[in-house]
Amino acid sequence: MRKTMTVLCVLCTVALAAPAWGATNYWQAGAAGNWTDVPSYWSDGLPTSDDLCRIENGGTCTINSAGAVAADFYVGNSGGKTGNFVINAGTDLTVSNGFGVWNSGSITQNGGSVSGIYRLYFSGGQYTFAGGSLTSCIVDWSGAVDISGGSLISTDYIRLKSGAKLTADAGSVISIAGSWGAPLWSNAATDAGATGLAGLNNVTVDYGGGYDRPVGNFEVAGTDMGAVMAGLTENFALEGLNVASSTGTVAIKLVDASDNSAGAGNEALYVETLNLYAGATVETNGFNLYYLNGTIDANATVDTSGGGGIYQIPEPATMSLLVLGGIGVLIRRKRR
Ligand SMILES: [Ca+2]
Repeated sequence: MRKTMTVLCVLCTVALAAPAWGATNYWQAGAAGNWTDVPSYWSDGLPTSDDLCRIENGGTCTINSAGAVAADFYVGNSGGKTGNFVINAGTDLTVSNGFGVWNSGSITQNGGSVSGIYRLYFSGGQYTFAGGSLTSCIVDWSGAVDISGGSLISTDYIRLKSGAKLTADAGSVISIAGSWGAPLWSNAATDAGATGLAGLNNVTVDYGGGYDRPVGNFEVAGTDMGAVMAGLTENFALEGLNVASSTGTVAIKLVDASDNSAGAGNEALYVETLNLYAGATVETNGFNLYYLNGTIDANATVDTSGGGGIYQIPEPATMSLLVLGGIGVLIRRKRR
């Protein structure tokens, strides 16, 4: 298990070193073309693994083969410029440093694999994610993302920022495999509605792995309304949160580093389905986590020593029964 951790750490730190970057290689096909069709579609020929690739001429590049490489790869990188990148099934791209979409650019991933990334930027424009896999150490998120399929995987942490927008189909999953430093899920966004992060209501954050790691900080961002259904609507609520470990200890600590929601008082984390598996630890750290359904394993640890707690929201059906039961009691009392 240590081997896995070491390898992933090396992958994260390799990109921190300052390698000798190659040329900035601009996509220059006007309308649309395939990555490998014509070398002159690129200003410096077919990209090599030390090239800084840019699509910002308004054109569309479609990746059409396996084995594509770049040092970093940005769509719409420079101010006001745009471009489009399409990733289809059966292809793969390995990027060793940064990858992402900026300004008014767009990336559409229908399948295939993009991996090796140190930092993934959703920094403007639109990333439409419909299939395949997208794997990065860090995910830096201040632009618009739509998830309708595929596997979005962070091997370190996710950082949601002001301007982050998400639409997602129900059942979407964001996996986080590790937290080498303190942050695991940071969130400085303030819009939990349709123009912001309402899509979180359809996303399960799957935090797991098979090895010990430092405790990861998990931002609470919702208004603390108590254990009520209303807390699950927008309010930065997640469709699911799984904290799991097959062999080691996986721990999260609730933190409130950003003021995400209006109103004074502590913020809270709402989750429709919460699964804390054996080996999982949640430190509530003064904050509340509310969930509707799920499982807290007997060998999971809920540490409320710093205050706060984990509370189950009564099911609407249960509430109705309680209300009906209460009415029944009232009727009986009146009859006496
Ligand atoms: Ca907060």
